[in-house]
Amino acid sequence: MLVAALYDVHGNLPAIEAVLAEPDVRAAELIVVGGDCVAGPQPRETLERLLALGDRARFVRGNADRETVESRDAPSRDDEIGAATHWVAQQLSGGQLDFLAALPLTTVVEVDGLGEVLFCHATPRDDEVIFTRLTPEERMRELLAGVEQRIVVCGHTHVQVDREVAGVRVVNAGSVGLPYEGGPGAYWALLGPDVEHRRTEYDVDAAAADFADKGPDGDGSWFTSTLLEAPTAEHASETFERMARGE
Ligand SMILES: [Mn+2]
Repeated sequence: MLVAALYDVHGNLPAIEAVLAEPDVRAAELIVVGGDCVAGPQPRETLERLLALGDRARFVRGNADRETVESRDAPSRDDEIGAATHWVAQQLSGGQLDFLAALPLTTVVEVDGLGEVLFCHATPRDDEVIFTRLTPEERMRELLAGVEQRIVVCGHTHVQVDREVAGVRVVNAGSVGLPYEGGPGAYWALLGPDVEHRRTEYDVDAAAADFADKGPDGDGSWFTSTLLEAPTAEHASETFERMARGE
C-alpha cells in the first residue's frame, strides 16, 4: 500500500485541493488524514472534500477536532482561540461533528517496503503533547514507550521532522493548511517504499484573500495572519520546546 499522509489541513480548502491533485496523491491507495482537518476558514467544505474520498481516506483525531466538538454549543475557553473554535463548530453539520467525535486516536497501516506504520496526531497516546526536531532523546523515549511499530507518523506542530529515536523512525508529516516552515506551500509526506517529505505550491495570497471574512464576526485574520507570516521551522520548534518546558 502506498500512503499519502495529509496532516493539519486546518480548513484550508485550496491547500488540500492542490495536494489531492498531485499525481503521487492520486496514485496513493490510502490517504491518512492526520487530525486537525477542520479548524480553519473553510471547515465544512474541507471535511466534505475529504469525506468524498470514501474508503481511500482514513482519519485520526487531532486536538483541534476534539476541541471543535467540545465547542459545538458554546466556546470552551474565553479567548480568541475559543471564539474561533466555536465559530468552526457552527460551520459544521451535526453529522460532521458526530463524525469528528468518533475518530480514533491512532491507526496502523501496512505500507509497501516499510511494514506497519503507526499514524497519530501528536504522539501515540495523546493528541496534543508536543515534540519537535529539538526534543531531547530521553523525552522522546518516554513519548514512544510501548510503541511496537518501527515508524510513527505525527503532525500537530506543523513542522516536518524525520528522526530516529530508540530504533523508531519518527516522522512529522508537516501541515497542509498552516505550515510553520517560513514560506508558502502545503507540506505533507508520501510513504512507500520510503518516507518522503513533500511540498505542494498553491496560490496562498489568493487563498488568504478568500479567507478574509471567514471567522468570528466576519473576520478571517485569526487564520490569515499566521498563514501569510508563517514562522520558520527553527523558530517554531524553539517556541514549542519552551512551551513544552512550561516556560
Ligand atoms: Mn493539533
